[in-house]
Amino acid sequence: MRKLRVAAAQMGPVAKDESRAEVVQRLLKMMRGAAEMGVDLVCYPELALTTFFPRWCIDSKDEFDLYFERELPGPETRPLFDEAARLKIGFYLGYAELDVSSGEKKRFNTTVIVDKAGRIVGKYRKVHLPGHKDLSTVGGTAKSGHVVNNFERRYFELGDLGFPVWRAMGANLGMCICNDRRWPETFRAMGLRDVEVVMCGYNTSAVSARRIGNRETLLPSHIGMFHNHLSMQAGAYQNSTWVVGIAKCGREEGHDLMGGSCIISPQGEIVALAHTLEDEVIVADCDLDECEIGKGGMFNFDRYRRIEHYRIITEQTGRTSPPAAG
Ligand code: CDT
Repeated sequence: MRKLRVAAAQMGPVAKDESRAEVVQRLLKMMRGAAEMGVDLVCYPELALTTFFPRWCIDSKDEFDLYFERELPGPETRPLFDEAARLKIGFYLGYAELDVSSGEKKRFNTTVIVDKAGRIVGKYRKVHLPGHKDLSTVGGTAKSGHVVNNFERRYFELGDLGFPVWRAMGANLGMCICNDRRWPETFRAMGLRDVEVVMCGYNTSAVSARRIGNRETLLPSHIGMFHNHLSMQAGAYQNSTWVVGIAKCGREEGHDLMGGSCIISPQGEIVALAHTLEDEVIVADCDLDECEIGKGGMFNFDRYRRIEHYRIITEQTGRTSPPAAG
């Protein structure tokens, strides 16, 4: 048995005026709790260091740049890296990245894997950016501050690093972020690289709406959580991998975010599930050898995957991925 003890460190709401130092203290508290339970790898949510600012359509770059990290670790986040090295625990963290390395400002919705020595070993930039660039494509109710607002396309560039898989902490580790989990290609891209643990932090509204034309109606309240788990459980099963889903949840700046953080086995079963809408650590012993049941059997890609037929289907339907629209 190749065991990796994994924790999902769910976060309750982060207020707009909560400082980075305060948030880092919350993350440290959960990291220490996880370390006491012998955890190897603790996973935090998407954009864990701030409130979920993409719910707002902010005009001023000076204002929204305050939510971004220019460096990681920076002065305020350094304690996380130092404590991870001291406790010999790895972590996965979501943050808003401001990259100025090319001479121009580029902004990404990013996650990193940090190993037990406190070193960044992998970086991922979100590919499936949901929502809108500005108010022009938003429906009527959303204009007046609807709960499901999302303006990620305003702030972030498309992730440009693909879906790599890293060998760290004795496992094949992969990352995705929130909306990525709804797309089977996300998990398959990593499944094809023999991923054994996929980490997915999210900020997802607890309210689901459906829009037909200009008319927007609310969906039954259970459906959002059903889709949350359905997507990750299917990704786990069809790619024979552990999946860790980590929520930022509760009532944040008047908006309700869903919880439901979970750890899912390669059989697609939830083996640990958060039961609050607050900071909460859940733990599971992930036997990486369990991935072999699917990888060497039902989902032995080399033996059973019908890639030639998928090419024919693409040709017949003419459907390829269009460039990202506004
Ligand atoms: N953060 C994030 O990706 N949220 C999306 C909801 C977007 S609603 C327009 C999600 O898939 O949960």
